[in-house]
Amino acid sequence: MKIVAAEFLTSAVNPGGYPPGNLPEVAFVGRSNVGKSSLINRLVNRKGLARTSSTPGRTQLINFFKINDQFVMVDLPGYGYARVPDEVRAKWGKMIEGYLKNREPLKGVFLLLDCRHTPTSQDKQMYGWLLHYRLPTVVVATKIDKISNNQWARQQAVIKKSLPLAPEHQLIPFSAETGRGRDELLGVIKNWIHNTVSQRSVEKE
Ligand SMILES: Nc1nc2c(ncn2[C@@H]2O[C@H](COP(=O)(O)OP(=O)(O)OP(=O)(O)O)[C@@H](O)[C@H]2O)c(=O)[nH]1
Ligand SMILES: [Mg+2]
Repeated sequence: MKIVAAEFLTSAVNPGGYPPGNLPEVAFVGRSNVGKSSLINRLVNRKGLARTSSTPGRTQLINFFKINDQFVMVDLPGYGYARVPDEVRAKWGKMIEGYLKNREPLKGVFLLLDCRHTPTSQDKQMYGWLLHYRLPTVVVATKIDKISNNQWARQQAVIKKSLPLAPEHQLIPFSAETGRGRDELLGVIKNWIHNTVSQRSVEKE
């Protein structure tokens, strides 16, 4: 897939703020600072599209980016950031779950994990949650430029065992620095957005 246009659409905290229309959406979730916004920028090859920061907690709203007038990338706030008050953290959790659970145009979710770390209890919880709701999911190991191939071989086994990764799910190494993994992720997105048979049923409460 070739990306020819990318534009910021809107930010939202709740469903009332989500963009109208029914373009398919793909979302990016993961801990604060794992590299969600950097990954989006690398996918579209535009450094400043999504705001990034070396301080965790940069993305505090749900940000929507329209790609090629064809689909929408959704940058979610990171979880697991200790240095915010409990009530703010609870609000972020609700914001993320509210989006993932009820958003009809959502076609698939990338769960980002730092390739160097063992998944945290919140990573495992999020992964279990995605499985439970049967959301098409791909796990991405970010910042792969920071470790050697040997280290990755070992770390890959740690991540698979610890989640534990379901057989139907891929684990793709990615680097926003070098672009490794970019083509694979774009291939996944292409499949998701062209899949007309909806793989999920949105629960209505
Ligand atoms: N070396 C390297 N650094 C990366 C990579 N991806 C992200 N980073 C760095 O990691 C830090 C966090 O990146 P962000 O993209 O802002 O992370 P985020 O997940 O969007 O963070 P929040 O918005 O706080 O949830 C920044 O300093 C990035 O430069 C990567 O692939 N390689
Ligand atoms: Mg961010």
